Amino acid sequence: MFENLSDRLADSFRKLTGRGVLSENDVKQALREVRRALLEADVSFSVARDFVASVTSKAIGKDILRSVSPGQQVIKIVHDELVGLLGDEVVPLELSGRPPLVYLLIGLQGSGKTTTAARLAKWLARYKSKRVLLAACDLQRPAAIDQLETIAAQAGAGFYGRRDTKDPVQVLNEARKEASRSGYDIVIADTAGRLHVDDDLMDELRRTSDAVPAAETLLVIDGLSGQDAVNVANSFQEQIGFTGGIVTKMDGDSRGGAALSFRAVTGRPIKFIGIGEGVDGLEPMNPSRLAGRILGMGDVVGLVEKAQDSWDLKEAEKLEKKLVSNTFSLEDFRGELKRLKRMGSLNDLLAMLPKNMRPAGTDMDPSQLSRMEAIIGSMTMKERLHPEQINGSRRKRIARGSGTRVNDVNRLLREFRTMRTMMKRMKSGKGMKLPGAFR
Ligand SMILES: Nc1nc2c(ncn2[C@@H]2O[C@H](COP(=O)(O)OP(=O)(O)OP(=O)(O)O)[C@@H](O)[C@H]2O)c(=O)[nH]1
Ligand SMILES: [Mg+2]
Repeated sequence: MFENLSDRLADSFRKLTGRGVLSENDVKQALREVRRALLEADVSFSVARDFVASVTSKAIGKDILRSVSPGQQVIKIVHDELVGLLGDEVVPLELSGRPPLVYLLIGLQGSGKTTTAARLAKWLARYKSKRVLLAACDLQRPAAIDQLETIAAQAGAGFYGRRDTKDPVQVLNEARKEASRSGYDIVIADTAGRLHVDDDLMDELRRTSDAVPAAETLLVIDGLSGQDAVNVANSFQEQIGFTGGIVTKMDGDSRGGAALSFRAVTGRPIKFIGIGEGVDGLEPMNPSRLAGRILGMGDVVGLVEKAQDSWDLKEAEKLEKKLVSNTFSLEDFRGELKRLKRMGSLNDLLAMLPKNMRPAGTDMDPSQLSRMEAIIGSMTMKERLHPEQINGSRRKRIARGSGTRVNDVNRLLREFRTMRTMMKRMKSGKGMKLPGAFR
């Protein structure tokens, strides 16, 4: 997500930081590069221009250029401006009102409406304890109904569809009745898309949104289509109106332009970002966290939230006691490796760390964790508790048992010893630095 933009911005900032004094010209030049980076990310022209103008006026003229670390201050201004561009604050979904609430998903063909309907249902169930019914209001293609039914089952959501009518308003009204009867909190209507904004589509959507009052009308846009998507959004805004946007396909090749321009162009917030192929790929939009990620400052809060799912505070305390009392054994080490692996794909987690804190890739290779686990797994319990007893022939046996080389066993024992030594040092207050995979 935003990889290219991140790299380009980091390049332009490199010239600003680490210097005591900055001239007006230095800043202007760096901001010209920022503007170019935004345009390359397919941010709309007027948005990029206004963005840079606003940063320039804040960075120049005040006392910033003569301050202690002017480069950092300019980056801070860019950061705050980026947060503003993305919408300043998190705008939650409308959840109040008499159930069942109706959410209408609208957007062009292939933008991701059907996928998003299922993702939203799953998200609402998991984080808001809501029961959701998905209503098949795309009656243009018969296959659309089947697609929604399948994906609703994957998301654990209810489904309502009819194969004997062409009237989306009828289906939505019946879905609402069904929802009331069966105690659903929210009905999400998956509507039909078109290749282009055309009168037929707009008429059908207008008829649907006029007939059924929606708590949210969410425009789903394809993050790969850059600023084009935002122009399309304008037509939807003029003709139907919507309460927020969901930008999909922010994984892979998305340059980010659509997500960055959406709010400024339409005046409506992005509420979620869609990533990947599965029904779990939905993240609430959080402007300051996303800005942090774009600027390579990391999404530390996101990281902590992810880690909390697999990290147990009591375990951590127990571990700390063991470390300090120097009874931390290879058996404990193995437990830690297991926990690390449970946290999910390490690379995903690492992407949330600030750039300069990310360790060299090889150190966090997930296969390395598995290898370390296998090595410890081939030791006897006695060896795990007393690693100093592991001599040459034992090392050979352990390597054979774990399908590794003696070198790998040596390396693991070395890292473990280093770690223990550091723990001793930590105990005596001399500070610490974690080795290898734990860095
Ligand atoms: N990589 C990626 N693919 C996605 C994402 N969201 C949807 N897709 C894919 O995009 C394609 C279209 O998604 P749909 O959900 O069917 O889009 P739609 O808006 O319902 O399309 P129509 O019903 O034809 O208007 C599918 O192949 C999805 O798997 C995403 O966040 N990332
Ligand atoms: Mg669809």
